[in-house]
Amino acid sequence: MALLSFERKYRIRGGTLLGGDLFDFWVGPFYVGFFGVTTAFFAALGTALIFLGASMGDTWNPWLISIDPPDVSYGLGFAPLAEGGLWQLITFCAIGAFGSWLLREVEISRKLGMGYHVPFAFGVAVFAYVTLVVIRPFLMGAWGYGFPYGIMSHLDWVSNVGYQYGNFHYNPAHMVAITFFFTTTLALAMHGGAVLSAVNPGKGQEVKAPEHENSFFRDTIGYSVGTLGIHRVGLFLALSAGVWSAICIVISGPLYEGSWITWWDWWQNIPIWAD
Ligand code: 07D
Ligand code: 07D
Ligand code: U10
Repeated sequence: MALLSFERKYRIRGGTLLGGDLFDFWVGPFYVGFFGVTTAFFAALGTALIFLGASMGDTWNPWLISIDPPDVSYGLGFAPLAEGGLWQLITFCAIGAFGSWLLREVEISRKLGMGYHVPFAFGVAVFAYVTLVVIRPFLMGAWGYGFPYGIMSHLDWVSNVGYQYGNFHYNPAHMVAITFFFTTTLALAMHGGAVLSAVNPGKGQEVKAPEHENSFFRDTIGYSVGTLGIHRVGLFLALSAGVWSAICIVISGPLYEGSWITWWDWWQNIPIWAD
C-alpha cells in the first residue's frame, strides 16, 4: 500500500494514553496527541530559558554559550536563577520534553498496533541523560555534579571528570560501553552492506533473497543469525552501549572515588603471579 493511502487508512482516533480525543489529530506529517503538546511546551520553555541564560552571560557565540549547574555548596537545594537555578529549571524541562516524546512514541506505536521497541530504546538514552544530571548528582549529594549545557563546556566537563578519576580509559564499565559502541557500528555496517548488496545489486542484475544473505555469512563466518535475528542483535548491542555508559559514570564517584588506573592493582595481586 502506498504510504499516503496507508496514512489515510490508519489515521483514525483511538489508542491514546491520556487526553482521549482532545489532541488526537495530525498537523502536516506530525502526530500531535496530549504528549505532543507537552513536548512542545517543555521544549519551547526550556529553549526560552536557555536564551534567557545566554542573555545573562557574556557571549552569543553558540559554541561558547554555557548554562552551568549550581556550585556544589548548594547541595541538593534550589539555587538562585543566575547561579544554577536556570540549569535546574532547564533540566526539569529537558526531562519533561524527553519523557513526553517517549510517551508520544508509545501512543503512536499503540495506534499502529506495533511493539514498544522504539520508545523502549529511546528510554535508554533518556536513562543515560538522567543518570548524568539526576541520579549521579543525587548520589553524590549536589546538583553541581551535573554537566553544563554548552557545546564546548560539556566537553570540558567530560575531560575534567575523565581525568579526575585518573584516566577514564581504565574504567572497566567504560571499556565495555566503548566495545558495545564499536560493535554496534560494525554490525550496522555489515547489515547495511549485506542488504544493499542483495537487494540492490546493480543495473541488470537479479534482486537476491534472504537465502543469499544467510549463505554469505555461513560461507564467511560459518553461521548466520538470520534476517530477524540481526535486528535483535542490533538493538541489543546499541542498548547495551547506552546502559554500560550509564553504569560507567554512576560508579565513578558514588561507588569508587580513586583512580581507575590503580583500581586495576587487584590484577597484579592475584596469587598465581603475585610474587
Ligand atoms: C546525530 C541525532 C541528532 C542530534 C544532534 C544533537 C543539541 C544541542 C545546543 C545550539 C548523535 C543536537 C544538539 C540540541 C544544541 C545549542 C546551544 C545524535 C544524532 C545533532 N550531548 N558530546 C555532541 C548532546 C553528553 C560528547 C554533539 C546532548 C554527555 C563528546 C552535540 C546531550 C557526554 C562529543 C551534542 C549530550 C557527551 C559530544 C553531537 C544530552 C557523554 C563530541 C551529538 C542531552 C554522552 C560531539 C562539540 C550527536 C561534538 C558531541 C549534544 C550529552 C560527550 C552538540 C543533546 C555529557 C565527547 N554532543 N555529551 O551527534 O562535536 O549525537 O561536541 O545529554 O565530540 Mg554531547
Ligand atoms: C547521555 C545523550 C542522551 C540524549 C537524549 C536526547 C535533544 C533533542 C533535537 C535534533 C549516552 C537529547 C535530544 C536535546 C535534539 C533535535 C531536533 C547518551 C546521552 C536523551 N570515551 N567518558 C562515555 C569514549 C574518554 C568520560 C560514553 C570513547 C577519555 C566521561 C561512551 C573514547 C575521558 C564520560 C564514551 C573515550 C573520558 C564518558 C558516552 C575514546 C576524557 C561520561 C556515550 C576512543 C578525557 C560518558 C553516560 C553515552 C557516559 C562517557 C566513549 C575517552 C571521560 C561509552 C570511544 C579517556 C566523564 N565515553 N572518555 O554515554 O558514560 O551516551 O555517560 O577515547 O559521562 Mg568516554
Ligand atoms: C528507521 C528504520 C526504517 C525506516 C526509517 C527509519 C530507523 C524500517 C522505513 C528512520 C531513520 C531515518 C529517517 C534516517 C535519518 C535519521 C537520523 C540520522 C537520526 C537523527 C534525526 C534527526 C537529526 C532529525 C530530528 C528531527 C526531529 C526530532 C523533528 C523535529 C520536530 C519538531 C520540532 C516537531 C515535533 C512535534 C511535536 C512536538 C508534536 C506536535 C507539535 C506540532 C505538530 C507543532 C505544534 C507546536 C508548536 C507550534 C510549538 C513549537 C515549538 C517546538 C516544537 C519547540 C521548538 C524548539 C526550538 C529549538 C525552536 O528502521 O526502516 O524506514 O525511516
